Amino acid sequence: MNDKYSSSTITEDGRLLLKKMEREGVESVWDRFQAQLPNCGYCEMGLSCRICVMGPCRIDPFGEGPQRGVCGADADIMVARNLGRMIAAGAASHSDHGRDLVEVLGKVAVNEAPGYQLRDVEKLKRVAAEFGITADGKKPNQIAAELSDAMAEEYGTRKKELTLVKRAPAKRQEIWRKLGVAPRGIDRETSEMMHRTHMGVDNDWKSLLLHGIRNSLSDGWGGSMIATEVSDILFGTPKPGVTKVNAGVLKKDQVNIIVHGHNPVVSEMLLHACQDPDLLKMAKDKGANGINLAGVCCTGNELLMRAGIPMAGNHLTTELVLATGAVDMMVVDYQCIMPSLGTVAACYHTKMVSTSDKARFPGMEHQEFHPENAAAKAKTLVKDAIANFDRRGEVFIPVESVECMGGFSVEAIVGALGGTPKPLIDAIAAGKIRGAVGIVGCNNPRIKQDYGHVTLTQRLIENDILVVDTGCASVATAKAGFKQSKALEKAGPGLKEVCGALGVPPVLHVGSCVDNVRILVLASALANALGVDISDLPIAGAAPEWYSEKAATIGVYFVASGVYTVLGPMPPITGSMNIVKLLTEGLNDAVGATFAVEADPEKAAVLIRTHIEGKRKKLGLPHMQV
Ligand code: SF4
Ligand code: MSK
Repeated sequence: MNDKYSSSTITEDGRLLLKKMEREGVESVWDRFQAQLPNCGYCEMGLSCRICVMGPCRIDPFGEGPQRGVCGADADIMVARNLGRMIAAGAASHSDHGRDLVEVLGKVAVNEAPGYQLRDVEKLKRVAAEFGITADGKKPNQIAAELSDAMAEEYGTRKKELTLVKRAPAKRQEIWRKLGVAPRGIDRETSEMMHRTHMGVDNDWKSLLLHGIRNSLSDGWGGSMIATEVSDILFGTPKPGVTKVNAGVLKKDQVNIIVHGHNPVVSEMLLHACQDPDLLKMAKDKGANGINLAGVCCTGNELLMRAGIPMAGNHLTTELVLATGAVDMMVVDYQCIMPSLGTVAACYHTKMVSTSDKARFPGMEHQEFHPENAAAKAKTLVKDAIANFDRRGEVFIPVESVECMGGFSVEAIVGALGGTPKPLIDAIAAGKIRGAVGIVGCNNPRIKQDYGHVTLTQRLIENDILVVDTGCASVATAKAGFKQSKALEKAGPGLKEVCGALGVPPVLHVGSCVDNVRILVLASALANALGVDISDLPIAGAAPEWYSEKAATIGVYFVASGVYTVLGPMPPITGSMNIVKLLTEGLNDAVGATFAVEADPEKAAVLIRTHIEGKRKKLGLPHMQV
């Protein structure tokens, strides 16, 4: 098939729903993408600036027009400032999400968050100990109160370094200290980036980029890490479980509610409400055979990981699922929620509800959730969704759902290995597993939906490389069937043998986009067990279809943590060859890892395999020519 639908997405549900939207005259993200072409070349290269109102300014990359902005900023300064602000926005988003969870933890501690509980008290104690909080004789609530306070302080701390930096291997911490990039307060680094990039502050592109590294680390080893740890404490540390993915998870005969966004605080309460016997009876009285809660994007991933809730799709599926006509309500929190969704929903019967005080959208009813009222509010929303069930028009659920295994927290992975990372290290040393790659990030209409994730994953696992994935990448590979035992047939013989013996698929779902920190923790555990740094390991990262500022920040903290990372889409930096060279070569001397940019996942796979074999050689392990 070679029509416009198959050039937009590799998924069958996507193609069929996109076709339906077009037939019905409903505009999609792909239509709007086409309408924007050709993109502004200055912006694509990072050579436009609107930081102040002496501008906006732009620099001519061909050397014929202006070479400086009104203030005198050259191409290097302009690109570095733009990139710095991108990193700051990404760090702010993930870390503010972490702060919201810390506040819920504090409310739970003083019994002001009815319905929420401390689900993993052992983890609460473990994490509290890292913050210097002893558990002796204290009730869990008291520990939670102290931990919530200690974590809140990390945001504006007066300490020298963030607490969780200590989780990194000692050699890595030393590198950061020597470079002067060990992160201090979480908010401080983001705030300082905004300060440095104001006109007339930091006008040394190298110094700006160094602070970009520190800013990204304040997220990866700070705000995002706090988000993941507190989510585990409040909602349970994920354990492997089986569920279903793609638009086929929607049920024709049930009330369908979809949760979208990133923060599990609202969706957790909706999950409880969907199991409420009175509400189930109400649904039955309306003629529905139950209430089906499903997710999209990372709120979906949070529920999939912990409760096995089915997943309807990833970023570019969020408009498409509405076109099924089967979604009675979509409840959103924040991040990655396209402002178009209310308009699309208005073409069907879907009721759209926003829930966060900091995220409102056109065409959505706003029902603000706070820890104090969340349980009651969730019930009201479920009632509203039930009431919407008989307003449905035509329902089109295009495909059967696909089975997928999720729930691979670091604790679950180490548990599956028998309580120690040693079996994984032995398998890597013996060459049965050549290495491991974290595939992360979004969908982006610049790339055929899921093509980058799925192609790269296939090429890696068939070459005995274990894949761990998060965010929308993890949904892409789940839809393609990589997260079931049958997928071992697609893996190379060594990976097949090891994963087969452990009863896990060759591609492990480690969570949402804040959960990329689980990859850092796992890499640290492997490095510490071997007595080396993260940059010595035969591992890599990839973001084949990234679009968001958060993904840019993740990429920078991966590289700064020593993980070679291959990006699909090019970031807006090509206006400065100095910066391109620093990010793709120079960083090796500073942090032992670099970025590469390769839009073709076949070629990206070769880059990654070459890198992994190079690291194996340096470690004295059997290696091969790629
Ligand atoms: Fe122009 Fe400088 Fe103002 Fe940017 S900061 S808009 S380059 S004058
Ligand atoms: S939801 S940041 S599109 S992964 Fe986390 Fe997906 Fe990327 Fe959003």
